Amino acid sequence: MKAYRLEKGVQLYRMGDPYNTEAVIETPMTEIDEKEVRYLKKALAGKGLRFTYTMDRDDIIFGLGENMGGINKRGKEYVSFCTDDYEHTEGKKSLYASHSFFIVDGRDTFGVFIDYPGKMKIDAGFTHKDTLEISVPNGDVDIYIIEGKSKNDIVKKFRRLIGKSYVPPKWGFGYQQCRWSYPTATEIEKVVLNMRERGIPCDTVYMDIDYMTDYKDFTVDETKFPQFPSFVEKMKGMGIKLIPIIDAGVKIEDGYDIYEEGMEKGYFCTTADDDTFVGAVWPGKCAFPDFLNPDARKWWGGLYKRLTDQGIEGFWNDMNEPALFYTPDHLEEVIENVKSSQGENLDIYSFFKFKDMVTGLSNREEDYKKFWHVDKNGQKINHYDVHNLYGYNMTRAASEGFLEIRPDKRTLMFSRASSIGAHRYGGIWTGDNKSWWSHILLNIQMMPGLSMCGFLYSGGDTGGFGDDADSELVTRWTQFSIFTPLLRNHAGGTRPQEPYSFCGDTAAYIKGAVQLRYALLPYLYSEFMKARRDDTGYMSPLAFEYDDKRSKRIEDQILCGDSLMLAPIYTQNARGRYIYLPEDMLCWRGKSPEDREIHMLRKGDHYLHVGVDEIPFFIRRDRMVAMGKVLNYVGEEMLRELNVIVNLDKLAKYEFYDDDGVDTNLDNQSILKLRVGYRGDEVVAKVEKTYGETEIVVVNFEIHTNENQVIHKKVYL
Ligand code: MIG
Repeated sequence: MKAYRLEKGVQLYRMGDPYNTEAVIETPMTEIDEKEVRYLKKALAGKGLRFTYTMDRDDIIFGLGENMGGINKRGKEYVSFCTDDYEHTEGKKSLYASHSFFIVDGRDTFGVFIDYPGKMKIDAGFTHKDTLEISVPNGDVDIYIIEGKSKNDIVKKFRRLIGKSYVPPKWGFGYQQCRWSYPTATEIEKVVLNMRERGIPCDTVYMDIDYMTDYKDFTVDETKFPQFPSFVEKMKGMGIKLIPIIDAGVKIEDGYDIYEEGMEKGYFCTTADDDTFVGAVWPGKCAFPDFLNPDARKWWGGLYKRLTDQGIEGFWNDMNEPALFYTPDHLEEVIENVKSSQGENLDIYSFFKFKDMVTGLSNREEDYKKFWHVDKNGQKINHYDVHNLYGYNMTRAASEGFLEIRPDKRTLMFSRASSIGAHRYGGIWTGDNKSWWSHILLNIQMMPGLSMCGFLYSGGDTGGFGDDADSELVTRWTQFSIFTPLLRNHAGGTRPQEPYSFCGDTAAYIKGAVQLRYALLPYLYSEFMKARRDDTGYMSPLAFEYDDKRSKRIEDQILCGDSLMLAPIYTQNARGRYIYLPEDMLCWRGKSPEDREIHMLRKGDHYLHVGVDEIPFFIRRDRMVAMGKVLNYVGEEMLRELNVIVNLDKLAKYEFYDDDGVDTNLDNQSILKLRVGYRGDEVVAKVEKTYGETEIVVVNFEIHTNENQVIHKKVYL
């Protein structure tokens, strides 16, 4: 083992010869004389290594990004292995991502990042309640231990290690409507008209797999989308961007130029004998681009131009764990076995084996062991050993492509599979959740962990992807998602789930929520961009700001940016909920930006009545929230007037960030410093322009004092 220091409090312990995942950006490091990993006890475990830490009874574990297991991850076991699994039930140990960064908070407080590209286990007190155990199957791994003044400070140091998060276009913060599928231009146009007629704001509509010709990547079926570029233009005229899906598997078909070019140049993953590896997804047999090969990545990135040339400005990358329905050779084996089982008496011993064989065709580890990459060093490496890097490098390929194709404008990009490092290239959505109440809570609990791992631009399928949603569930889910950077309603194979597909009342409730999203955009965008700039959380556990015993263990309230606390409703037929306030907060409750009521709530426990059409959120002490106007789509009008609601105790300060939302160059940003405080008994409000130009001409302050007074002030710029 070798030990290095990267910055104060950040130590790297290098065992053996680990694979360079490029999760950590180039950082100067100096070797230090440490013989043991701090906090963790190292032991040999077969061919691999095991690191253990004995937790104090009250230690808490935060982080681990996209995983089940709540905000406090203690008590469960997590397997870091990107998995295409659409049943996110409580016992699941892996979802689509590998996010192996966490903070132990308690007797000792420190962060751990396990930089390892293959399958690995984090047992957070599952096998033994007080033992945290990390197991890696071989002896080559980088372990980072991060110490800091606070949990926020630890996160900041970690994020500095892994580099800045991806920046989406501002319109990526609008409401987005998806379904598997709106298969034709006509269907898409209907969605847009439905939204616009009802005045429900909307910025994008998605194109799921059926837009392609025979599921061939980067093609558009002309019978379904005649004159595609003019349709794209027409939609833009209505304030709508179309977002096509891109799948990882490339259809094997003679005459399909992408397949032929990939074959000719050797850009696909290969078998042990250097043949092209074949796995099946939507189009049947597919070849898989070798995203670990920089040349293949460059080639793949360039392919997005086929769609950007037709006016497309955003994409989502799917099936990049990669998902494998089956491999033809294994399928052959199974068919043989089925045949030979004919006439057999399948009993307690043989039936389940038989059943597992037939139902277990997809995403088999044995299949992941059957293919190889040629990586940046020209080294042939088995996929299984670097499995978690596949989706990450697909997103990277796209993002590096955009840099060439449209360097000046931001491109919307998010992915299903990811691992640490991918946050520099795109966002993620949390995959195929279900229209279950428990999955609203899952969504709430996942968000802080994603922020910690740098995946700021993220969100869940609002309303739930699988199973039929009822109107109240979609309403409540939307009321939470209006605070997540990626706000997308998506479903597949279910009853229609667009806001207007339910009764008129429901459409009106959701409209109110979405309008609130657009009104809150100045705050949400400002917080997002500062979280990126400062390497802080966009969403965080309460424990990151409030260290009291109660706040630390809260699982259903989170912070959103620096000013807000959220306490979403996530249970069926609820007309309110219990909340805990760690300090006096302003409670905003309403149906829409205008139809609302604000009052001061004191520190402590409360029961809050919340109608099905109402959204509550809380403004922290000496904080403020900046709001704008409701628009049909982002950028419909310039932001000229800011409405700022202030919870004033002594002195409230806010840094308001804004930019044009499309430029990749962030120099065109503007920063306003807002201050509200007392001069004697008089309340004074100030706005100072500290950077760049702004279109804002007036700031309207609505100031709520601790004595429940409301004072209005206008400041002209
Ligand atoms: O396994 O493209 O998670 O969002 O609608 C199904 C069809 C493949 C999975 C994605 C989902 C998408 C669906 N895809």
